[in-house]
Amino acid sequence: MGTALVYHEDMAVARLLWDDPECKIECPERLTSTLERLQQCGLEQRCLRLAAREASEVELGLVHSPEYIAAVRGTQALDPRELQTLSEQYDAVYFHPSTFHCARLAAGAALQLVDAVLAGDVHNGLALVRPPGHHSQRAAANGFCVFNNVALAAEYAKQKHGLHRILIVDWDVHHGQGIQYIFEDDPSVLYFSWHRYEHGRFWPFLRESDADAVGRGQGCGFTVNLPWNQVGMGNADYVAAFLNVLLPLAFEFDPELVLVSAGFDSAIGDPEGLMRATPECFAHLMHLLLVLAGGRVCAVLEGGYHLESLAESVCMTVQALLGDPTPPLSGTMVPCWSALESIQRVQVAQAPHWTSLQYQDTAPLRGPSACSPEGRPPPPIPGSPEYVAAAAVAATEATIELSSLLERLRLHPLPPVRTAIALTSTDAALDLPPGVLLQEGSAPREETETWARPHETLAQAEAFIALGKVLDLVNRILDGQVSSGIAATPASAIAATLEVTLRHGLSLGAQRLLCVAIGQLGRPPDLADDGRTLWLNIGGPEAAALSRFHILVPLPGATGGLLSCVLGLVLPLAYSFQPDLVLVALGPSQSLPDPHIALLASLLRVPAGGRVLVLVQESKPQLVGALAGALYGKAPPSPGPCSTPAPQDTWALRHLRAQLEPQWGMLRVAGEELALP
Ligand code: Q9C
Ligand code: ZN
Repeated sequence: MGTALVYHEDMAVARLLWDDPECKIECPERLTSTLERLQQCGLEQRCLRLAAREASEVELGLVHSPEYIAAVRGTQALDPRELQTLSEQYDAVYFHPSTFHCARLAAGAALQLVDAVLAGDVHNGLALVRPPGHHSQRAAANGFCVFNNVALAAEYAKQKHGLHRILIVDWDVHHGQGIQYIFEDDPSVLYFSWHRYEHGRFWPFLRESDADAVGRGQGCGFTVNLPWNQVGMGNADYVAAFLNVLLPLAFEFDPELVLVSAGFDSAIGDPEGLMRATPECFAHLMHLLLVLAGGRVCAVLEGGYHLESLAESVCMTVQALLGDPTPPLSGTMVPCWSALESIQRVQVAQAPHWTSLQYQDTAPLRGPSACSPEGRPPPPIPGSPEYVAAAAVAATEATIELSSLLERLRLHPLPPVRTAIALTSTDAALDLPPGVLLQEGSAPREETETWARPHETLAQAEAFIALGKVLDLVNRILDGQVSSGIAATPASAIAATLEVTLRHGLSLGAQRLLCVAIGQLGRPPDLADDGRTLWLNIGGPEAAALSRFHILVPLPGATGGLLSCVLGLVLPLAYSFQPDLVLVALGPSQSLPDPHIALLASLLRVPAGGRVLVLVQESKPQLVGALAGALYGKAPPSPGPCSTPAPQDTWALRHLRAQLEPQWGMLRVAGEELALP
């Protein structure tokens, strides 16, 4: 089993004992209904179940002061009136006689998960806990949080396991100021948080939640804040934040472990966040993180207060951890202006500290940013009629959205086969990862002959047999029986096989095919430029967008160049195009190292809903092995410290992005053009 689920039913015991509209949303049902949904979906059963243990007081001391730990210990003996009085000393916190026990279980669950992942018992995992942790500080409870579960896990990974680089991704809708304070001068922990900010008008109303708080001293550049200045951020905004900020920094940082402060109050329907990201978005975000740190990812629950949205989002997250292909994202993929402005502000603030940001187009900020925060109405007070009304609208909208999501998932169940591989006879018995299937079937001979006829190179016996298998594989992928595949063919037949595969896919009714041709593989000259095929040639002779659907980019020389090409061009195009299938073809002369090809395949799987077919040249057992792992959901080896992109690669990328930006929403950046009302 690859994924741990850490839980203990005692964590559902603590609850609010008096009337408080602000705190009542942090209720036991958050855990019980989420767990029930995981069981219903059969996901819980696929995980390694671990019963949470309590963190010891020595472990709590990794982050918290002895006096504070003693104060929380003392709450066990208090009566409700005394508990309420103590709770009032803190901002948005309540204590229950079981709080000390629950909070030690929550912290212990996070530590246990780190142990399981670093021992190699599992690849990754989720700790389902309450109380949450990211607002908690060295000597203070805050925002429903008692002990800082994720900060403790990071400190524990450093001290007990000797790690040197830990990435914390905080996708909860609130700023985890507790984590920021604990690590603000520590360069071994890179803390990324996005949060509802509204120019400082949203809780916890801190100046230091803004983008210009970047850490102190040695830790300068290791705090990354992405403040959302409007509510309603959705899938495109979140994915854009990952592609444009988090992932470039994460690859440059090269973490040994990723911890996720996985709050789901950033999802649709949540009364606190008022955002619009749908549950599948969290599968996408998690899948994107799984390419880091060799897949060592530990997620720990933080917030999330709309019970259905929370449960569904957790299910999607666990599905991603298990390696299941992600359902495609719904909605048009165009980030909103305010999101782009926030993204650009972080890029500007962080550029002095990160090479990978210095090559991005960061035009001076213009446009609606000028609108003064003073002109905005004050935020509704929790419990006030306005607050209740906004939350009710969000909840209704979410119920509609969730039922349509469940319907879509019902219509597109997971294919029974995740990855199938079609090899030629020259490929000796290969070491395939368990679960990967060898494709035996073939298209009928007459059909294969019809497709092969116009191509001389496909007349050769080996190429012809390979073609029959590819045709059948495409059939099975578009049928929903197989999710992803690899097909081998003689080097001389790659170009023709790619062309036939593409035309076959279109003839089977594919609406949009993304073709990523690596190396010298020209686009078939008579292919219709009708928007059904997006042809992207990496390794083309020069940077050129011959049309919106025919793009050439030279193969970047350095690892850093390749990563910026993938994050800055390939994935934004893939997310904007929303393909039914991605065809990747590796041309005969292409020179990308195998691990880089595997990384590209892992990443392309995400926007494509898992539907990726890779054409390789035969007799490349190492490459096929790496690709099979990547398509099956195994973490690719991290590319290691990034080299700086070559100037000509940076130029090529900028040139293409500028040219294509008006046509492809996910390439947008905040800048002059967008300033026009
Ligand atoms: N409407 C977590 O999500 N109330 N804590 C803010 C603004 C406190 C959230 C009121 C929210 C605490 C872990
Ligand atoms: Zn939160």
